[in-house]
Amino acid sequence: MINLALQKWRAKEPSLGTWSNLPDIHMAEMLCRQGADWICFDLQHGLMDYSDLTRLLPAITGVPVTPLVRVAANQPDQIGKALDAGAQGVIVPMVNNAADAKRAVDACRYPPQGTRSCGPMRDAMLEGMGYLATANEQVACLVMIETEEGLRNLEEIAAVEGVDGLFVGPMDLCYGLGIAPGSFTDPSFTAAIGRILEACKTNGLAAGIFGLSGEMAANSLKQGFDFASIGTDMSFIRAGVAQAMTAAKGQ
Ligand code: 3PY
Ligand code: MG
Repeated sequence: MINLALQKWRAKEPSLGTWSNLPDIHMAEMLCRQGADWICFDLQHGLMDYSDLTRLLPAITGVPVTPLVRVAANQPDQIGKALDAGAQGVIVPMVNNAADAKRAVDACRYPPQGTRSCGPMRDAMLEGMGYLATANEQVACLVMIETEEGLRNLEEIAAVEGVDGLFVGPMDLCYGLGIAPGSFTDPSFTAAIGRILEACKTNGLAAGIFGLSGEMAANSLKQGFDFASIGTDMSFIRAGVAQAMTAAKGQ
């Protein structure tokens, strides 16, 4: 398996992703066919579950877009099942300390580097058992920095071996800082982002952020992030419908 997004992150080339919250295979295809480097299927907040994931991942096979899954929680069984279904990386929410980060890494790596249980399903179907030889090197483990505790323990999280990148959840991070979600110009938020970018640089990690719009993603890349999402299927539909409705009403 070659993880195209991970290759870009390692080469320090910027990349853009898109975010899937709705369990529709055609939507997933559309999201992938507009130039995205990666797509994230969201099992934490998205309106989809594991059986949806098993239909969504095959729908984008052959499209040169790296499939990631945000798991609902930092649970080895959830991480293993997402990878077995064909995800090439996981985004793990609410990582608070080094022990949490190590738990996520362990779940992503086969022994001796980790404790992932051997049972590749779609991976083995697509690649045969050769998958096992490349998985530890090619599966991306991204841990989210989005809580007060995670921010406090940022440097120890970033130093955990096997973490490929930090991924900022900007809305929860605002809660963690005691400011209203969306207060992205608040000095405490910008200071936190500065620390996160620095921790990534120090430890050779990719720095990513959940972008709420294309503009936010572009600004994030300018700020020094390596990768950002540009919006979700729901946000794109909402914006498109609102725009058409406004035009139709002649406003
Ligand atoms: C956040 O902003 O907290 C996220 O996790 C994005 O979904
Ligand atoms: Mg969050």
